[in-house]
Amino acid sequence: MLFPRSAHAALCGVLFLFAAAVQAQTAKLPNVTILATGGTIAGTGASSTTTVGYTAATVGVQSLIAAVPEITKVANVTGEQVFQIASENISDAQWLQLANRVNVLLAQSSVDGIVITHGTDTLEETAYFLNLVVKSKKPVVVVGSMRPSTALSADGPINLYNAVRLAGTPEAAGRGVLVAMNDQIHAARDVTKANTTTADTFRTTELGMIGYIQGGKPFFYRDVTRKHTVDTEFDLAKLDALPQVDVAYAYANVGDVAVNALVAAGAKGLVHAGVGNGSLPAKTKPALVAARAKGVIVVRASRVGQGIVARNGEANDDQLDFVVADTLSPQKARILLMLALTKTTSTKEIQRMFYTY
Ligand code: DAS
Repeated sequence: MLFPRSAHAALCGVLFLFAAAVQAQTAKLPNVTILATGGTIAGTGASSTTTVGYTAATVGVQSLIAAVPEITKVANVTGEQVFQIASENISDAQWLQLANRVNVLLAQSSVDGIVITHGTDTLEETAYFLNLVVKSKKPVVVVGSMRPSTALSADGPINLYNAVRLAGTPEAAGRGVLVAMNDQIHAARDVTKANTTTADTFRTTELGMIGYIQGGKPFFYRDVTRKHTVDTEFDLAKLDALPQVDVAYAYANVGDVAVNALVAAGAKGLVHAGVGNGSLPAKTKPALVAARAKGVIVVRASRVGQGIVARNGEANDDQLDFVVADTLSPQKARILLMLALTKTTSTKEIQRMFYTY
């Protein structure tokens, strides 16, 4: 028996209405691109109780997305595998590749926000680098996990879901690059990995996180004061490499071997991770003075982790022609100095940058 025309017409009508409803619903959802780079969030272990000694960077972006079907209900998600590494191995070239891809995508009106899945070891560094070179106000959210995807209570799926929600939230725009982990929202400039293995490892100890994600909804309580993204003076378009900047760590009885070796290896900038308020040990200081005399830019930072390194406090920076890192950690001071050196070698200008970003 042929299908009666009237029933056929009714069925077509229902299908059309359903398709229209899906299209309307999809049209309302934000378009979020997930750029995957590796890390523990893409890691796998031998068993569900393997939370250390697993292999990072083994799961591809489509599998990460498939493992959290809930994200397709809150955003139109697309995924790209930019690279697949454990983040302790990330290179300057990969930073430039990632940042350029972010800028290309965010320039497209069809992209509302970006999530970057990343290893946690250098997550804060990549986030701060992007904070200085991304040229869009749209949300960029960097996310990782502390347990591999195969572990009991893996934190990756909920972290990824929260990051997609945050990247799709208009209120997240204009706040600089964000780090979303463990239901918390941190600003890229001030967050750091504070524990080797626990899920609450990302902290902004004294300056404070900027918000929470509760039930998938972001809540903001403070904003950042330093310039970022569209308000920075750094431009990737003219960069195909980054200047070599290294960090020399201070400790009891330290000498000048590391400083001299780094200068000999071609460092254009040196960040001294001093003890206390950026103090310069007597056996290290002559090597830093000699480095400066060779044109190397010297930045006094501190290994302490919190607080301001005071200019002309523990050393006469005016007389030595050194720069101070303000509150930036040594690893983040290195990033700002790398970008500063793409613009100038004036210590006056570089010091201004450290008080601006
Ligand atoms: N090796 C670590 C990294 O890729 C794993 C992780 O914590 O993401 O940063």
